[in-house]
Amino acid sequence: MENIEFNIENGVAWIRLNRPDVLNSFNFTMARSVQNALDECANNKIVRAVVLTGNGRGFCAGQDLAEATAPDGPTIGSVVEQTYNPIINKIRNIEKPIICAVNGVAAGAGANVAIACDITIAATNAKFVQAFSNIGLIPDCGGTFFLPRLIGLQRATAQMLLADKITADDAKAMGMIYDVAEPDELIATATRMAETLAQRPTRGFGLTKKALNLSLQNSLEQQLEVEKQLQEQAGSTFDFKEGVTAFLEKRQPNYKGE
Ligand code: T3D
Repeated sequence: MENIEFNIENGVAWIRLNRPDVLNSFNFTMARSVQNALDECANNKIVRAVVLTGNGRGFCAGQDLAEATAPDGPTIGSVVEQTYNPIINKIRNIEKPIICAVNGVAAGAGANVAIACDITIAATNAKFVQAFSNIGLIPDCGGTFFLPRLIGLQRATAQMLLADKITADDAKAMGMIYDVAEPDELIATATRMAETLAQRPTRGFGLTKKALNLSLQNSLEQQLEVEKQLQEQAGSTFDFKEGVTAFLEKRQPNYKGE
């Protein structure tokens, strides 16, 4: 897991992007490490919530532009196919909640990885930049899918064409992210949120994510059918029985994530 730090504590897996000298921009190695870390989070039953953040003053400045322009490097299409698309698919499909704690600037792919996570919180001094148009590229990492759905077509288009630097407070006000925290409170806030989630019904969270993912394409009729099927599965989990029993016995539930 080169170029990242990965550890598990109190049921929470922490993925810290770790190329601070270049604002944690993605090279191939770091992208592969993030993919491997997400696979470990998916497969390890101890992990019941994930936090993605960055070391240093930036969260992630997108593609490492020095590597992207290396003479014998892969084509841009194959970089997107092999590095970014798998990361976004893994973030959306892992059946556990992923918090992104944006500790500083999030530009290009960095901005769009951040908003693809389930709950995005940012330090008040963080900025979001759809930087792609500054270098003649189009937004990737699912940005053209998620951003207009989060903030509407006009605002998404303007951000993508103008590459404005959006403050964390403005991002929260327009519904792009969930919350903000003072810079020295960000990690404590993410820890509290993630450790709370890690004590809650993980199987139900996985099924909720599945339903939300499907809602992005389904009609109401299709979605009602999805809810019926997934509720059937949620209703057969240990945690459903435990939640109801605890409620009736007037005690705190002891969820196992199963
Ligand atoms: O293969 C493909 O290309 C396809 C995939 C595309 C996905 C993408 O993400 S395309 C978009 C790529 N990202 C960018 O265009 C952002 C470039 N960076 C910036 O615009 C600015 O650095 C920021 C707005 C993010 C932050 O500005 P600032 O003033 O806070 O920091 P800085 O001084 O510009 O950067 C600090 C250092 O990081 C600096 O190095 P130095 O001078 O200290 O040695 C800078 O060169 C380096 N750095 C920042 N971003 C990147 C980078 N190095 C390589 N790649 C970067 N993306």
